[in-house]
Amino acid sequence: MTINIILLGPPGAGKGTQAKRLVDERGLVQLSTGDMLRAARSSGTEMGKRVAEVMDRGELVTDEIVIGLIREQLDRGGKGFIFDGFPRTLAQADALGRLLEETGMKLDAVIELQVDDEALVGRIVKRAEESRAAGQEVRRDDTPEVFADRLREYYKKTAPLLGYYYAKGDLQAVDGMGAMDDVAEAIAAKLP
Ligand code: B4P
Repeated sequence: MTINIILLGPPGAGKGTQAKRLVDERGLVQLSTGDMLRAARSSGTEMGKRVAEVMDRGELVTDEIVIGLIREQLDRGGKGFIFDGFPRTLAQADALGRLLEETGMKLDAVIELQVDDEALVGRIVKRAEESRAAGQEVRRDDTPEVFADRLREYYKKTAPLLGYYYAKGDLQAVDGMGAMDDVAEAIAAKLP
């Protein structure tokens, strides 16, 4: 059975965490625009440098770049896709709708991970501390200051997608405040 799902939610809600579990458990292909953009920044190309500046300010990268990155991946097929952190704007949502139609795919669910703002910032600070303790590179956008800007971008540009997908009958809200296993179980219960 093929399924295509979107994981939607504020920064730090656990989209990447839950996407990885769905890869392991259901063999879906994870398309994380955050990971793709971090790979672009590490590549040191002109595009990567522009992307890095935008991400470090806590802003969203342009729709054109992000949609292009997703378009390149849609032939990876298999058991279906998890769109992790994409779409993040109404323009991206429209573009995804067109891309799915062109490739004969359909969307099965849009999962909204609900986590309150205070918990989000706590997770981001913890992730930065853990990376530092492990001697790993700390994400430049994982500071309370940049996080505040990321959250503002979320409410301004991404939160309108909740109404967009609700109106289409695709939106499924999941409590993202619990332990990772509990969140995974709640997501599984919403999927076909
Ligand atoms: P992303 O990489 O998508 O990152 P995110 O929103 O910060 O995190 P996510 O929700 O995946 O949280 P995670 O599982 O890691 O975006 C980064 C940046 O890229 C954006 O700000 C933007 O600039 C750019 N970008 C990405 N997509 C874009 C697009 N479509 N358009 C334009 N720009 C785009 O979890 C966070 C932490 O919480 C982890 O440490 C994790 O271990 C912990 N955690 C997870 N679940 C937990 C739980 N249940 N309980 C406790 N801790 C938990």
